[in-house]
Amino acid sequence: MKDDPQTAKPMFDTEKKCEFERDPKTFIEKTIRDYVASSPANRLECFGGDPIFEPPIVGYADGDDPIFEQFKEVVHEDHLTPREILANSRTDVRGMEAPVAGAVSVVALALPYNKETLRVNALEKEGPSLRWNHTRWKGQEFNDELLRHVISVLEGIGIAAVAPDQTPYFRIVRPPEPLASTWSHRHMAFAAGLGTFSLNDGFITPKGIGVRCNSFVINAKLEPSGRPYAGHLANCAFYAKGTCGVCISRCPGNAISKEGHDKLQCLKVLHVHQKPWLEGEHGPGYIGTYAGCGLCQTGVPCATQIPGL
Ligand code: B12
Ligand code: SF4
Ligand code: SF4
Repeated sequence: MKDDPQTAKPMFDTEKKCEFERDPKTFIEKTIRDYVASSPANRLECFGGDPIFEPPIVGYADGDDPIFEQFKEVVHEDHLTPREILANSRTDVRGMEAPVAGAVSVVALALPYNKETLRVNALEKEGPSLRWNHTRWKGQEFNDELLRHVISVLEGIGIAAVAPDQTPYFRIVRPPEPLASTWSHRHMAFAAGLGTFSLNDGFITPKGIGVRCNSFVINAKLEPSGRPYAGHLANCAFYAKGTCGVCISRCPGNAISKEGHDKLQCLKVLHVHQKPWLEGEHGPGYIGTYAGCGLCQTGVPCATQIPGL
C-alpha cells in the first residue's frame, strides 16, 4: 500500500482491489510467488545466495469445512478452527467485533526445499548438514516474513487475514501431553488438498515430503481445491502399497518403525543426540536451538514426489 503524500496515511489501492475481485486465487498466488522469487530473505547467505525454497504449491479450503472440527479430536482439543482464529485476532488485535461475518477460507502452502539442500542432506547418516540446518532456521524466518507480506497486501485492499502461528493463540503443546499445536500447518494442507501424512508423520505433497508448510486464514470466499486422495495416509507407499519403509532406516535415533513415528524419541534426537552438531563437533556455523535432523525427509523415495508415480 502506498502513502497518501498529503496525509501520510496509507492509500487504498483500488487497482489491486479490482485485481483481487476479478480472480482472488491468482492474485494471492502471484503475491506469494513474486515474494518467494524476489525476497532476499529467501536466500542461503552462507551458500552463495541460493534460494532456500523453490516456488510453492498452494491449496484452498472452505473455513467452515467440518474437517476443522475433527481436528479438535485428531490434533488437540484447543486446535482452532479458521473462523475462531480470525474472530479472536480481529477482536483482540484490531479492536473489531467477533464473530466474523462472511466467508472464511484457508490458504495452505508447501514450499519445496532447494534441490541441492535435499541432495546434501541425503548424504548424511547421523545428523543434519549445515545447509539443512540453515534451511530449517532461515527458512522459518522467511516463512513468517512471507505471510506478513501477503497479509499486509491483503489488508491494504481491505481484506482481513491472519497467520495463526504468529498470534498469541498459537502454542506448541508439549509433554506430558502428546506433542501437538493449536494450529497444525500439515492438517491445514491436508484439508486444502495439498497431500497426506505418512509413516514418519511427514507430509507428502506432489512435490514430495521435502517441503516446509505454512498457512493463513482469510475473510473471503475462495473455491476449495478438493482432496484428491483416499485417506489421510494415501500418499505414503508403506500404507498405500505395503512397500518402502525407507525412512525407518534413515532415522538415526530409532524414532520410526512399522508402527509409525515416536514423537518423543524424535524430540530427544533433535535436542539431545544431535546437540554436538550445535556445539561445533561436526563443523562450525550451525544455528538455532536444535540442529534440525530431517533425515527422514531426505534420501527417501518420497523426497520430491508421491512415491510410485
Ligand atoms: C510439534 C512439532 C514437532 C514435534 C511433533 C511432530 C508431530 N508429528 O506432530 C517434533 C519435535 C517431534 C517435530 C519434529 C520435526 N519437525 Co516439526 N513441527 C511441529 C509443529 C510445531 C506442530 C505439529 C503439530 O501440531 N502436530 C499435531 C499432531 C497431531 O500431528 P500428527 O501426529 O503428525 O498428526 C497425525 C494425526 O492427526 C493422524 N490422524 C489420525 N486420524 C486422522 C484423520 C484425519 C482426517 C487427518 C488429517 C489426520 C489423522 O495422522 C497424522 C499423522 O500420523 C509443526 C508446525 C505447525 N504449526 O504445524 C512442525 C512441523 C510439523 N515440523 C516440521 C519438520 C520439518 C520437522 C523436523 C524435520 C525437524 C525440523 N527440521 O524442523 C522433524 C520431523 C519429524 C517428522 N518426521 O514429522 C514440518 C513438517 C514438514 C513436512 N513435510 O511434514 C512442520 C509442518 C513445520 C513447517 N512449518 O513446515 N515437530
Ligand atoms: S520413505 Fe517410504 S514409508 Fe517413509 S514416508 Fe516416504 S513413502 Fe512412506
Ligand atoms: S527428524 Fe530425524 S529423528 Fe526425527 S523421525 Fe526424522 S529422522 Fe528420525
